[in-house]
Amino acid sequence: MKLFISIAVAGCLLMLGGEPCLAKEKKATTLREAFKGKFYIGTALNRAQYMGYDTKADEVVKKQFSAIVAENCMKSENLQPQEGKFFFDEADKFVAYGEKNKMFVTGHTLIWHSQTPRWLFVDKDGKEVSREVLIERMRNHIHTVVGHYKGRIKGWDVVNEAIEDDGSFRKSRFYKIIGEDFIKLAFQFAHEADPDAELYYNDYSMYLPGKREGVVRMVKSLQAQGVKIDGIGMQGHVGMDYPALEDEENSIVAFASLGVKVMITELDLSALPAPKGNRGANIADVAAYQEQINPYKKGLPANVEAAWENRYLDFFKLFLKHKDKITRVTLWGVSDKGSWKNNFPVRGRTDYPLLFDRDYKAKNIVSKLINLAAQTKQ
Ligand code: 9MR
Repeated sequence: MKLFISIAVAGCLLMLGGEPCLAKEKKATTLREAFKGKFYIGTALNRAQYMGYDTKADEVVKKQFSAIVAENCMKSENLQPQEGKFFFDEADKFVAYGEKNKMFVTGHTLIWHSQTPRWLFVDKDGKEVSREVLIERMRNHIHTVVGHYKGRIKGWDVVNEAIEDDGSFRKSRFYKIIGEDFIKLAFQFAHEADPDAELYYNDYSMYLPGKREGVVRMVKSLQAQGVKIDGIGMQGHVGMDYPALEDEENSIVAFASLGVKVMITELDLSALPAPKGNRGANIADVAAYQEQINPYKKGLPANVEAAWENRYLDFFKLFLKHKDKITRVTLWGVSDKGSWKNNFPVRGRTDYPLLFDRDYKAKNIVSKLINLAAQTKQ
């Protein structure tokens, strides 16, 4: 017995380079553990995932992620498909999933030009509604939805994608009918419904200097009017050759200097060539399928995968460098199988943008990210 114990202790000393075994901190083996104390590491969930039908996904999500956001079930067309008729069943399941697993739950999204219900902008005769009516509809939607989850949803993407790449306001129907005040009103209504919830502005291509300036201008104006805004979400649908990391960093720094939290909210790194000119996430910008822009139908060649891993690592190095500003990094999905990137900006391609493969197996990048986080001091 004595001999066995001494052998065990000797082996232990050897393995840990002389440090006593028990004094050594437990090594992180999951993303959730590795990024603890740095920022939340999150994922968007689709229906099969939060409903628990997809058992493989369920295992990965619970183990690896500390935050979730709904990929689609909280968009206005789903929550209020008919005026005054709210359907919370699905979103309730999503929120309960997050609570059960002690995750930070983000609501996405209250006011967005896309995935809106048909009735929202028109009256019963199909005529465009007045400014007053649309404001009232916004108020009712936001009050009802945010009120329903009061105290449970900790952060809301209040307004999504209201600024164009050049910094001007997107000429959405909200903008055309109400004017730029629709943004301020959305934040005010959300704050009235849950004074403790964090409120965010969320957008894509936030690295572009024009967009950065437009968002900074808009947030400063909200702040000057005394409107509560707690964070800015940089979506992060990135590619192998865009954005330049320097541009991404400049935006992180510019947004943080407004005194708000910065979040990377919809991260995925496409491994495929982007059709010329298409680097955003505006869902209307689709391009035609061509065989040569779908080159990896049977898997990524090793050199492409290596470059893809390095690029992911570069992004995470940047995020860790700014962990005093960044509170959450959320991937836009769990596995490549369910990623929207297989159909955007070109339908029917085979893309590899996420951390888990089509069978929910962790890609090599997962352990590399865990090691990277472990090497970064708190
Ligand atoms: O990933 C979402 C996809 O399943 C939907 O079909 C699409 C519809 O507009 O929305 C996707 O999510 C978007 C997100 O809500 C806002 N930023 C861009 C995302 C990708 O389009």
